[in-house]
Amino acid sequence: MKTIYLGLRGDIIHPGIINIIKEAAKHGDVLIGLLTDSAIASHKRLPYLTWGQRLEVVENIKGVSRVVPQEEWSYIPNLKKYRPDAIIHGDDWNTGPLSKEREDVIALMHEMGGEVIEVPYTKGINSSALHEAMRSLGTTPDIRLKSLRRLIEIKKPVRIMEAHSGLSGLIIENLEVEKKDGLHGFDGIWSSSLTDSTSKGKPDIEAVDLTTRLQDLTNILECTTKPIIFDGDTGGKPEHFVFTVRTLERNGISAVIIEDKVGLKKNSLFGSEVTQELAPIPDFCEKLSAGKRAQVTREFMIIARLESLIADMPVSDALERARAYVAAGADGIMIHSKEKSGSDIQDFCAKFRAEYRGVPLVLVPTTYNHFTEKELAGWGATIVIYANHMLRASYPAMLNAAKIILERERSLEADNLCMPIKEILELIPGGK
Ligand code: SPV
Ligand code: MG
Repeated sequence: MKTIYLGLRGDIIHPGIINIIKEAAKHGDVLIGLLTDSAIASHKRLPYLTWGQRLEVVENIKGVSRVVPQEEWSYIPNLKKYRPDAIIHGDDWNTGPLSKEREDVIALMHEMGGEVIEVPYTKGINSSALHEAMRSLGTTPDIRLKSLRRLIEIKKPVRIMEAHSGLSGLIIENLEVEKKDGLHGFDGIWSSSLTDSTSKGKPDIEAVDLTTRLQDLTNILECTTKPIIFDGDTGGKPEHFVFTVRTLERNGISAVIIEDKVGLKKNSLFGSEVTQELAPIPDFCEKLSAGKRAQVTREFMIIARLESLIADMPVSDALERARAYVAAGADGIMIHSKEKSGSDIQDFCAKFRAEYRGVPLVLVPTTYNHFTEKELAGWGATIVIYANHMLRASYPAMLNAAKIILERERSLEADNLCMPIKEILELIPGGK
């Protein structure tokens, strides 16, 4: 009996896929290469179902003989490993981004004495269109909450961008840039206290209460599906923090980051004139533990943010705190600094990673922004947060347009700085 290879995402099963499996079964035993989460995430968004769930579905489809993981986006490594007699594919790969892969597959199968079977694409139905349709339906709090841990498992670093409104959330949700190594997009959203309060015309001093923060976050939740990390400031009193944790979980937020400051919290990036008192280690540990005990889901993450370097304390102080916070149950560590060179952060990362290989480490490279994500991952970063760039980018753009209108006493000259009316009407689905 011949073996026919079929690479599948298997997240949404539709008649087009069943048709290909039926066709494959006519030629021999159907061997499915089920793409792993990381293979998919290199080119598309994370699947809704885990690999194990997708396996359960796919191995029970009539006509499927065996399922193996496909660890790469490309079929080539698995074709070399399993040496099937044929590979089957929809004829949609004749053009578009998969056409180069098609050429490579044809060459390899030819070399191995195998065959490439192409079947006509089932009209009117395909996985990409269904994925788009599902995205427009949104996600569930449960799937969203769990997706951050799944991303941490498969991507280094996980790339997070700040959003402070539905509109900025939509950019993070939808923007993709095609690069040589695949499709690049943001993996998730940072709900920043700085940009949230600034967009409301308030200072970043924990002046916006949780209820108000959540009202705005609801707008982001409604039009996005990606995981959200919530900036929890100091977390307040432990008695209050436990309620915050549950409220965030209920809303499908994946993680909260709380910082070890006491007294009136000021934004960490202020100049050296602002001194901030650090929390006594046992007090902060108690808050972290209280939060961990209170959480309802297994996957929610409480990340401890070290402010030692912001408070001009040495790396050794940050390390001592990191050890205590991890022991108290923190699911990850964030370290912040306003030092431009990044040398203090790099020093901390090396020492922290020597002791803790697997504990997620979050960096916020606002001042040391000349380092690339790859370099930061090389230091040991698990997550990189661009903490304020959507808000900072929008303000000069608005200011400029407003200035031109004032100067010219009409809006014609500002028009090419603004999004066309047609585009803004079409930006939000359902507006027509
Ligand atoms: C925020 O975005 O609110 C943060 C990060 O806490 S920072 O502003 O850099 O302190
Ligand atoms: Mg903040």
